[in-house]
Amino acid sequence: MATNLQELFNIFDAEGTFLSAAPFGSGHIHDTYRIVTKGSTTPDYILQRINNTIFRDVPNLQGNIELVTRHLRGKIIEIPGSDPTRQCLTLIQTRNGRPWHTDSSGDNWRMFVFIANHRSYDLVDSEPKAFEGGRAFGQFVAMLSDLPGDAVAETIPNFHNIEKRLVKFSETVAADPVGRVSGVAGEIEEILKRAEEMKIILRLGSTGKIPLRITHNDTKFNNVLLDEDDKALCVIDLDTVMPGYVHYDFGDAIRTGACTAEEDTTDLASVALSLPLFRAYTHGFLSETKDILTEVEKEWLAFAPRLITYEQALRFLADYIDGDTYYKTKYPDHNLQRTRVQLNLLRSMETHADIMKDIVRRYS
Ligand code: ADP
Ligand code: GN1
Ligand code: MG
Repeated sequence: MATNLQELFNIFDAEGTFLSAAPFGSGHIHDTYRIVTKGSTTPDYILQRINNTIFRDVPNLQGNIELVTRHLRGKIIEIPGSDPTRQCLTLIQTRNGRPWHTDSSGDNWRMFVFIANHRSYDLVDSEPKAFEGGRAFGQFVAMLSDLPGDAVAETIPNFHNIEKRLVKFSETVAADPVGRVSGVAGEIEEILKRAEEMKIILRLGSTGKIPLRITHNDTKFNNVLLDEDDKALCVIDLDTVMPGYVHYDFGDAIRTGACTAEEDTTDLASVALSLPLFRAYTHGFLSETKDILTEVEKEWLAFAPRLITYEQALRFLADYIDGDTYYKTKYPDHNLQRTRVQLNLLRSMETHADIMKDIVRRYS
């Protein structure tokens, strides 16, 4: 049965009349559509079919988004000259007053106000943009720092738990469900040889040396929207907002926002850490967070991009070995290519470890 996006739109309590709908954006998880309304006085909308293989607990998922957006909106309103409808996601209820809709096939749909005139970057090409992204994600974690840790549900348990991901990885390699393991021995070796050093952030957390915060956990650079002047506008994709360490947010943004090539590039030689972009992002991020972060958190910030780039290499490789069940892919070896990109970026970060530390220190 073809999905009727107009009928779905009409289930939500939105302003305006449906004009058209089309797939939108480059997210890997949900099916995202932009709904354009007639005339220029009503907003457009983002309609999403929630990926419920990945997000199994939709009530908690949507509950988190309601809580977090309410909290952020309350803070943004207090800032002179702010515009909460553009600087914060607005979730639209259904006409029955529910924060999502389940259709007759069991698919779950939700809708947000479309943030008009935004810019979204899969690749960052200037230092001011990196700085603004850093400011936005820094402000996000700072604004949530007064919410109690148990206020939000864990939407994907153990999402950044590298220890658990490594155990699962070894099981997937042993099972070799689609016969791909023999072709990726080199990549598996690259993962396994770094396994111990990657457990440090978890260990600092479990021994109480760094605090558990409420973090975004998916700070890919295209999850922050910039405005028409490329100034920080809005942090989106709030599905994974849950308890985490600040290193996860800093690390993932550097992985995607301070790389010289896109995550999906086919040109491996073009992949490296950009130190100017790293410096600019770090400057922006710490300008918003340096007063709330502890000394130990700051001490390990420069390591965080290595952890998250490593974790992403592991996740893409695990999905490749598993037969491409998690990420949307466009060609047969897509997840393998993505793994190689992450491994190249990781090596480049390893080369620059000392200078990354110096830069973090300078802006702390
Ligand atoms: P995924 O988890 O699949 O990445 P996202 O929630 O990030 O899904 O949405 C996918 C894309 O849709 C985003 O990268 C962005 O381009 C766009 N998008 C999402 N929400 C909005 C919004 N409220 N306004 C404008 N664009 C949005
Ligand atoms: C997914 O949702 P999206 O496309 O912003 C993934 C991230 C990965 C990223 C890699 C819930 O992010 O964790 O880092 O792909 N999100 C989830 O591109 O798994
Ligand atoms: Mg996204």
